[in-house]
Amino acid sequence: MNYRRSSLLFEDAKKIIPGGVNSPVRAFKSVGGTPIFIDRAKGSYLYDVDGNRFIDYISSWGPMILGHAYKPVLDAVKKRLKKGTSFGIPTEIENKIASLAISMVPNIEKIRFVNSGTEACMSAIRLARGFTKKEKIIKFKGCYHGHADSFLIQAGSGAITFGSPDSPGVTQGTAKDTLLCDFNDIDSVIKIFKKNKNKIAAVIIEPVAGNMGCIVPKFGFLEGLREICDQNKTLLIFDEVMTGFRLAKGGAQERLSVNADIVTFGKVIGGGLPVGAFASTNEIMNKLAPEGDIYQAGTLSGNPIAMEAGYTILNILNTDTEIFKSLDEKTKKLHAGMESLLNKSNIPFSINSFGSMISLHFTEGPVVDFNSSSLGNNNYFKKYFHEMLNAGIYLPPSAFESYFLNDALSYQDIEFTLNAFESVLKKIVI
Ligand code: KE4
Repeated sequence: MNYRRSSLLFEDAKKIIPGGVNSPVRAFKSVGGTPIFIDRAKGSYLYDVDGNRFIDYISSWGPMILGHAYKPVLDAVKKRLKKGTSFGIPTEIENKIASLAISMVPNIEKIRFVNSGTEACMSAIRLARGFTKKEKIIKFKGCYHGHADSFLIQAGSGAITFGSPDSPGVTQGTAKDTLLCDFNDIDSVIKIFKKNKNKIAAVIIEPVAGNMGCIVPKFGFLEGLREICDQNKTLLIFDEVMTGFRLAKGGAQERLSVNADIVTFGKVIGGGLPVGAFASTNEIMNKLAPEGDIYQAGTLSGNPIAMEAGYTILNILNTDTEIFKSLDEKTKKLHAGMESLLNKSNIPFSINSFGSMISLHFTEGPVVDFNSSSLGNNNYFKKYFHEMLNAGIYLPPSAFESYFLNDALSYQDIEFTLNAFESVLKKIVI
């Protein structure tokens, strides 16, 4: 593969954009090398500026669930563009997507649209704190809820339950209110609640984690969180930015039959345009300004072009639920194919998948939390990533990410991927 023009563009980009990218994971820091620049995409294929074609397994980190340049979305956006792009005044399309989302997702009666998953999650935390009049929150090591200060917290060395900033610029004052537990470890949650009686406003979790690779909740774990939140009058927030409208039309709540108090969305809900959202019952959502006194706002929130794209996608997912079965089947095919090839090798591995999310870890496993996901052999991962890229397969450029399948992927694409995978495995261990 020739990446000449991408390399030139990346050199230019680094002079004018920090790290040459507008989001760090795109810079290939975790796998080394130079990121490719995309010219266009269609269906399951990406085409870079050097004319290379790649089968896409990140789908823009989730949004492109029906594939790229999906005609119904493009047509809806083109039609809407003629009416103008932004008004800062209510539009009917906001009503339409709001009522559609509410009809699809369990336990929500009102929804507020914002412009990113980060904004959705940070607003959900403020809402929970305002509603419960408590200040602390629990998050889980390895879960990512966007780059708001409250979330960029990792367990300090020794202070295993009190957070310490994971990024400069996050103050100790903020960090002290974020408590950390281990994914799939309900005892770590019980311990924290005992130490912080009546202080915890919310537990926020990715119900199926996708930011330490894909990690599936153990049987009873989410149910345990539901119970402990009820006992302590703490709100359970499902961060469904990844899982929402991907695992099922009702997301993880529907798929896993566990009810959250507040749900956040991003990615798919915007159909490829910048949209986030958070939703809950009338009782909780009515505390938000201008109805209530918990403030949250945004110039481009509910942007009609983005609403149009999101509404189009949600409509299709709402009416054609075969799509979720198709995505699941394709993911199972990829999982089984990779597993059988790896079983013939002497490479330590663990593959996690759920719905149309999947990740490969170069460690024996089981990979059930951040610590076990950190045991993966990153040298193997780097080689795997670049060999697959050179074979025309675009995977997430980090072992701490999930793949996101899109329904434009054909079984031929998956066969092609598995054939490439077979030859790549032979090169990894050398
Ligand atoms: P955004 O602000 O990036 O729209 O959403 C933040 C967010 C919130 N919650 C979950 C569960 C998420 O996965 C994300 C963002 N996901 C990453 C991928 N791991 C986006 C890719 C990126 O940061 O460039």
